Amino acid sequence: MIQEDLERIRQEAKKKLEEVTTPEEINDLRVALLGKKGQITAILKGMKDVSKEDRPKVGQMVNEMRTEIETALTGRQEEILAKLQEARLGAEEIDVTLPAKKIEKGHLHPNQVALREIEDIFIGMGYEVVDGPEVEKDYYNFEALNIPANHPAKDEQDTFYLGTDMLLRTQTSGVQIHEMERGRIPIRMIAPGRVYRADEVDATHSPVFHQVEGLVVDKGITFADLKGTLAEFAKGIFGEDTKVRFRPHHFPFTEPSAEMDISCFKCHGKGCSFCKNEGWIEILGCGMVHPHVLEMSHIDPDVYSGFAFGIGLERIALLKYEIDDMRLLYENDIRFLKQF
Ligand code: 2NM
Repeated sequence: MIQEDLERIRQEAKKKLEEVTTPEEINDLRVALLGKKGQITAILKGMKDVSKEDRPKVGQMVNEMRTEIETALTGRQEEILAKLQEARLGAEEIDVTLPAKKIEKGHLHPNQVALREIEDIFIGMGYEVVDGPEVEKDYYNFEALNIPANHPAKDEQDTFYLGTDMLLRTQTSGVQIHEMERGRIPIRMIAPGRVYRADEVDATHSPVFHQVEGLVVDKGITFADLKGTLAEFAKGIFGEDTKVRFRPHHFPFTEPSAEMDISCFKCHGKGCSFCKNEGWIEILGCGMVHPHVLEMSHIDPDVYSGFAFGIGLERIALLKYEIDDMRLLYENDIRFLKQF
């Protein structure tokens, strides 16, 4: 009777073992056979009805059967796990011979390329690159530059005020004033940086742009030094055959003042659409530092003199790369920026 039951269980277990394919199913089968309410357990419980003399023999049979089933279950489980593992490894296979994903390399913004070139030229002439605050006192942005309250230049350089005395700098000249106040002469410096103006955005204006201002103060500095220095700068940026010319101008902080043009690098001065038939392109403002500006920063204008200049960084970048709209520099369209 028990023998028949055992044989039936063995046959059923054998069949089911072949059917199971997952660790969960194997576990269910293990419970169904060997669990508390399992078939083998039920048979063990039925042992009490077996006669005393048959009990050892039947007991041995049941135990052997249990061991056999346990071994079969474990064997099948290992088989299933191995198959799963193999499938997973297959799915995760990496073809190391495939070409690598291209690493997108960043690059410098055209403004930054232009700035580095400018810095290299002036560093080569012994200049220091000096940094300063973008939030400035009215004094350093205007007053110390000979632009007193109610001066019309203050209207042209309208800016963003933070309270009554603090503002966003309209030029980096404040950095030069701070340097003059330190009183370490000679001074040979450039002050690159972000500046602000209350201007509407168009092809040539932006409320935030960048300047590189320069300042030299020493004994015996003349307009000839200014011309030689800025001609050298122009050649460095626009090519060795670049010519310069100076047109009289007015700035409150320099006297005399001038604007510098370069010969058009497209037509070499003949006149073309790029230079609007002028043959010349305006590039920067400059002049001899006004004696009153030196005086206000505690430098004796009877002993020292100096020249200064202001370059619009965007203007240089636009010209260099022949970009016709300043807004393109700020829109951060990677398709545009990629080209430089
Ligand atoms: C310009 C043009 C001419 C300038 C003057 C000074 C300072 F601090 F020395 F007075 N810094 N920068 C200057 C001179 C700036 O920008 C068009």
